[in-house]
Amino acid sequence: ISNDETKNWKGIDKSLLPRSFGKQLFPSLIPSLDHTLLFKIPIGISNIPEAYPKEYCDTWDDNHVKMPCSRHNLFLVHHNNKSSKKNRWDVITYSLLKPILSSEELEKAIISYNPKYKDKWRFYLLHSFFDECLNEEETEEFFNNLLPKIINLALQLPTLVTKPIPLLKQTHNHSISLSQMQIACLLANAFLCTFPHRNVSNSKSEYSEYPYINFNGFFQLMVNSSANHYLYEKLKCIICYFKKVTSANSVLNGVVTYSRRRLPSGDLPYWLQSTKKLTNLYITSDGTIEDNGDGMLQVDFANKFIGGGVLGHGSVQEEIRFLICPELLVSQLFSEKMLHTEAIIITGVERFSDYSGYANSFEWKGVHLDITPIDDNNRRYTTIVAIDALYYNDPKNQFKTKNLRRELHKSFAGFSWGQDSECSDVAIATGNWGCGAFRGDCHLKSLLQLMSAAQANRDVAYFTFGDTKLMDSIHSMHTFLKSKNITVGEVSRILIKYYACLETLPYVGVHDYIYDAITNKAWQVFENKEYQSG
Ligand code: AR6
Repeated sequence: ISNDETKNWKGIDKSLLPRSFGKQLFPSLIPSLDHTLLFKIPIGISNIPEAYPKEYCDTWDDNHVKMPCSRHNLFLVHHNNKSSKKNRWDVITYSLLKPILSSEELEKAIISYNPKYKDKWRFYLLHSFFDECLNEEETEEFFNNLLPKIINLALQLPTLVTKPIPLLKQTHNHSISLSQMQIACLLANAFLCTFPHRNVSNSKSEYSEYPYINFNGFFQLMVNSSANHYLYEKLKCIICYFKKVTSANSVLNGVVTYSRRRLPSGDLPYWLQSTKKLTNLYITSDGTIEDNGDGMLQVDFANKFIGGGVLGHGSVQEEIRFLICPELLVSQLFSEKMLHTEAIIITGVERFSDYSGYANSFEWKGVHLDITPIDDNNRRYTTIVAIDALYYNDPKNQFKTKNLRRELHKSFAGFSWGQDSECSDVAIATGNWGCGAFRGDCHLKSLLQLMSAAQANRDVAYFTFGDTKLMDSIHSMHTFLKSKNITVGEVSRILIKYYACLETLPYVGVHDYIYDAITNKAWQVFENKEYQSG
């Protein structure tokens, strides 16, 4: 057997793929109408970014995150048949500064400023984590040492996050840059469930179109069998993060940018007419997006509510990424549910944990030292592109024209990020997007991603997550399409035909269909009215 047949990668050599290292990351750190910076610029490389403006600026409206420390954050207290309004931040401060030495006391403190939930919340996960998972020494260490630091961090909110945080609303392109310290403070607040109006999510609630941010839902999960022990492992990742960010000798001087991008309707590609040719592909059955996609646009196989089930039962690709890089969680504070032609891009996050396993077998494996280089503005060369695939109950539906177009537009919304920047050619690190929990077909989804990467003029690093057969088949298809000089438009036309054939003919896999169609030149005569509009 030659080396070539046993190697676990195919296509172009990975070292030839363009990366972002040394380039100016997008968007640049310049405040504008589209970019809110919550710290002072310029920041020196060794300095910790300072909050900007100096004084806390209170805003309580529909366009900004409602802050726990706002003077408008009031709640009604009934006492001796009288009701009065109390400032919630005062109660938060008072309750959290009292000694908290057990999970019961922590629950009680959290309930004191969320009194509506007094008889509704029971923090099963939190209690059993300390009772069953950690030993006595570790539990003491948490309550005596770490928790006071988390609380201290949370209570610095009015001095650390002084500028109102805009909500990243649907259809609005906007970026928010925060310092790592500000992010840590916001996450400490989320952990302590202080964000107002963020505890329920029924269809009528104010933030029903936003992900969860307070940890109450997570703390309430139940670990009733060993199959659920991965929930403890999720909590360990969070604790690992807080240990690092509160440790006296860690320098938190980085910056992270959260951006929402919508494809302008005038820029939606006409897929059927696209004359783009496929770009380079590096494909491997080894490694992962986060370990091996350094310096590339790393795809988050997202939920339209970014973060998916990270504060619930989920522990697949997106959730794991959010657990090992908890700074991603802050996106849940302000990102409204994604629409079909939108993506969320997060630049500069640090990785804090290592892990093993997946889903139920997920395990925290200790501290990760992130050695990814940083740019002149202390932003790490790590860019995450969150795009949500569609969930398919019936696998046939993914081949419908409107769904093909939707997934092309969605991935293109992410892949075309920063097209006029120095990073416009940076490769995409992806894999079986939409093909796990969302039940898509790997052959189709890999092709759609190759097509939108080609449309965005970017090469692709594809991780098949251990599947060598899939690596071979995607590589062969890519080589075939390149050798025949096939355009993105031509592949689109063939895919549309495939759906019609699924309805009538005996089952043929999508790859076989494409090989056959191209060999017999069947696509050339095909036109589709619906697709002509995009
Ligand atoms: N690197 C490369 N490939 C991976 C990795 C990784 N780190 N992890 C998993 N895969 P899935 P979806 C492969 O199910 O179908 C979440 O709850 C592996 O082959 O996470 O788009 C979100 O919040 C896996 O089967 O993505 C959404 O609600 C495949 O990628 C929902 O799941 C798909 O991973 C999205 O589901």
